[in-house]
Amino acid sequence: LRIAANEFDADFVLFDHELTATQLRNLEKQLDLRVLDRTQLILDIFAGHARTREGSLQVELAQLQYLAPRLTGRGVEMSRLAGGIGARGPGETQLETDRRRIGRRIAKLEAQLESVRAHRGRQRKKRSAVPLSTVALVGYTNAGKSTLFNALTSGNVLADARMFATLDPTIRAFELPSHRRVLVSDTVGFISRLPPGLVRAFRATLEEVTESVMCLHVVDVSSPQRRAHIQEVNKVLEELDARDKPQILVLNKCDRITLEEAERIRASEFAAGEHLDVVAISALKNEGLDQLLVAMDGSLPGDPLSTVRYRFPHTEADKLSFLYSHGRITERVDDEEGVEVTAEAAASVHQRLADQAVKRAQDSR
Ligand SMILES: Nc1nc2c(ncn2[C@@H]2O[C@H](COP(=O)(O)OP(=O)(O)OP(=O)(O)O)[C@@H](O)[C@H]2O)c(=O)[nH]1
Ligand SMILES: [Mg+2]
Repeated sequence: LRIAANEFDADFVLFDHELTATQLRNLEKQLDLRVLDRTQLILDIFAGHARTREGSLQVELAQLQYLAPRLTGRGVEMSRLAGGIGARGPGETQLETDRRRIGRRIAKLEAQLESVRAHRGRQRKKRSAVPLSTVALVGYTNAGKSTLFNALTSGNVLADARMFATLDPTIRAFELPSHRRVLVSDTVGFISRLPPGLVRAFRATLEEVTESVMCLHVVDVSSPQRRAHIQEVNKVLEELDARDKPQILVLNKCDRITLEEAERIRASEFAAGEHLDVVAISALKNEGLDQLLVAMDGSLPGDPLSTVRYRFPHTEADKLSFLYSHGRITERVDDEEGVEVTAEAAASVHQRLADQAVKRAQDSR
């Protein structure tokens, strides 16, 4: 292992399972490199994804609880532990002090968690006062959620959404073809074999899912474990009480398979009936995103879309421009007296233009 680490000029060695304190210590001593195990890595990822105060407290608590017994006093980077505990532990003499500090920090975190939970109802109410619905990107790790998040929001980021981006890089607002605005939220990837102690920390990072109105379930279509991953994700969604939300299955990485194969999988997933809609895309190549946006528009609950035909005399030009900015015009005919258009828009938009309606064409869905 040392030879291999040397050969690759490794910065650290990562084990794909849990290590005991003794194993960790012995390995670090023998390899003279930082050693990480699976749980530590997962915790690091959670730490990067925790958004709410409760989420970060829960993750930090899990980190400390896991790391405390594994402190060796040598090569342990105390700065990695949040809360400004200090720089690198200088040696064995420091060990006991470190342990005591961590013990105090754990007790403090537990107390804080308690009080944060008490205020949670109020926080939630405040968040729901933000007039934008949240669409959560969920999926097994490595499915391409972050890539899709960037593809959906790049070049489509609203000016007033920058506030969200600075507050939290994993949430951004953007506009659907109907001009309705939604927040889209990237989430931490789902992982199987999650160590039992981490389940709570994991859930805490997924509050956004619980509060979303819809989920985009991203799956790597080219993975042989595709089916197992879909089921695993749906199982967690069920545990989060989020399985009843409208869900679009997004078959990502279609560039890795043939068109026929993509169509076959799409048809079979659609037939399975587990998801409201199934869309095939490549987030990397920017393919299929238009269809995905239309599917999102059609599945977004509340203020449903429908198609209406309107007639605007020239005197009502401002109403026509209102429709252009709040709906999707699918047909337009100009004549001497005015304009006739067919538009897909939210019910609330149609309501404001009711006087101009010629006939209600059809419900979109
Ligand atoms: N070929 C191909 N690769 C893709 C596509 N989308 C994402 N990837 C690649 O898949 C890998 C994982 O993508 P991410 O977007 O980080 O996946 P994720 O779901 O956010 O992963 P976690 O955050 O770890 O759960 C990256 O190497 C991407 O470049 C795609 O459409 N086609
Ligand atoms: Mg990601």
